[in-house]
Amino acid sequence: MFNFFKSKKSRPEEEKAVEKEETAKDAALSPQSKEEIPQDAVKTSLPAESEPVTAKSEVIQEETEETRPTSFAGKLRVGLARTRQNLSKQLSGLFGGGKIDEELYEELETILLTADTGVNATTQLLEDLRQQVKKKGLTDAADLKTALKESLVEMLKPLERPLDTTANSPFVIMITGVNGVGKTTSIGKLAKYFQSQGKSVLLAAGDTFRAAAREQLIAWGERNNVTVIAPDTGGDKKNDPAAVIFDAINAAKARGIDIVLADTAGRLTTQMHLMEEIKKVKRVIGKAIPDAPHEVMLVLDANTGQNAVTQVKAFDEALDVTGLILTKLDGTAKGGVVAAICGQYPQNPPALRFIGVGEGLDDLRPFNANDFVNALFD
Ligand SMILES: Nc1nc2c(ncn2[C@@H]2O[C@H](COP(=O)(O)OP(=O)(O)O)[C@@H](O)[C@H]2O)c(=O)[nH]1
Ligand SMILES: [Mg+2]
Repeated sequence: MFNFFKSKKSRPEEEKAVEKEETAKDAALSPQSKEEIPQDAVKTSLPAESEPVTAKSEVIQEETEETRPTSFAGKLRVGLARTRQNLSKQLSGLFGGGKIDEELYEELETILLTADTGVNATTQLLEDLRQQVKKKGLTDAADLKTALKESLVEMLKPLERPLDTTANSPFVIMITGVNGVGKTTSIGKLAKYFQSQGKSVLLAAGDTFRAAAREQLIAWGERNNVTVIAPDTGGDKKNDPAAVIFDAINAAKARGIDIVLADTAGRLTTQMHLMEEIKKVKRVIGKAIPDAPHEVMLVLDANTGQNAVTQVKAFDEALDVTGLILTKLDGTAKGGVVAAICGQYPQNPPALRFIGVGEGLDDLRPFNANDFVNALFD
C-alpha cells in the first residue's frame, strides 16, 4: 500500500511507523476549526535534509544513481524499454528490407493491434502509411520504419497540450479515475513538478473512503513540505469528500496558494452512486470558485489497454474531463494505448497532460509526442 514511498524503503520500519502516527496527528485538521489553527499545524514541515539517512539507504542511493538515467529523455527510454523491445522484436523482421506488399501491411496491422493500439488508431495509421508510401514513392520495407514513426508523431501530436495553470489562482485540479491507477502517486509527483516551477501547492485529501489514502497524502506532504488539508473525523464516520475539497480550496484562497491538487477516491464507472458522488464533488468545487475545477484530470493505467479508452469515455460523460495522465507506461509492453486514445477521438482527442514512467518523483512529465515516439523505437 505504501509503495508510494518505495524510494525510502531502506529506512527502518519502526521509524516509518512512528512518523506515520505523528504525521496523522499533526496534520489532522477539522474543517470547522481550520481558520483558528496556526498555519504550522497544517503545514507539515520536515525538510528533506533532516531525514535520518542510514548507511543502508546510502548504498541503495549509490546503486540507483549509477544505474538510473537522470534526464527525462533517458528515463523515458528506460521506462518504455519493454514496449520498445516488444516492438523492435516484431518490427525488425518486417522492416528488415524487401518488398512493401499487402502481406506486410497485414502483419503490421497485427503487431499494432496486439500492442493495444486499437482498431481505429491502427486503421488510421495504416492509411497514413500507405499514403506516405505512395507520395514518397517508397518501395523498400526498410524505409517504412521512418514512415511509421512520422505517422505516429502526426497522430499523437494533438494529444500534446501541456497544462497551463497561469490563468487562475488558485488553479484547482481535480484528480479522478478508477482504483489503483496512480492518482495519489501522481499528485505527489505533480506537487513536486509544480514546486520546481516555483509555484505553491496545496493538497486536498479528498479520498475519504480509505483511511490509508489520507495517511498516504499526509505523509507525502510532510516529507515534501507541502500543505495537506486532511480533516480527521476521529471515528468510523467518513468525511464528505466534497466538503474536504471545498475547505481546502478556501484555505488555498486565504493563503494565496497557486495550485490545489484534489485527490478523490477511486471508483468504477459502473458504480452509479459513486459516479454521482464525483459529479457532486465537481459541483461543490464550483461553489468555492465559480469556474473551478480548472482542470478535471483523469488518471489512466497504461496496463489496462483498451479499457483505458472506455474509462475516458465514461468519466468524460460524467465530468467533462479536460486532461489525462497516463501512468505505468514502464510496466507494460504495450504502449499503443496512447494511440488508441487518439483513435477514439480522431477529431478532437483529449489533452494528454502527463505520462508516468516509474514510481520515482521525477517519473512524471508533460507528454511530448516526438520524445515518446523516439523512445518507442531503437
Ligand atoms: N511502475 C509504476 N508504478 C506506478 C506509477 N504510478 C503509480 N504507480 C504505482 O501504482 C500503485 C497505485 O498507486 P496509487 O497512487 O495509490 O493509486 P490510486 O489508487 O489511483 O491513488 C502504487 O504502487 C504506485 O507506486 C508509474 O508511473 N509506474
Ligand atoms: Mg489514491
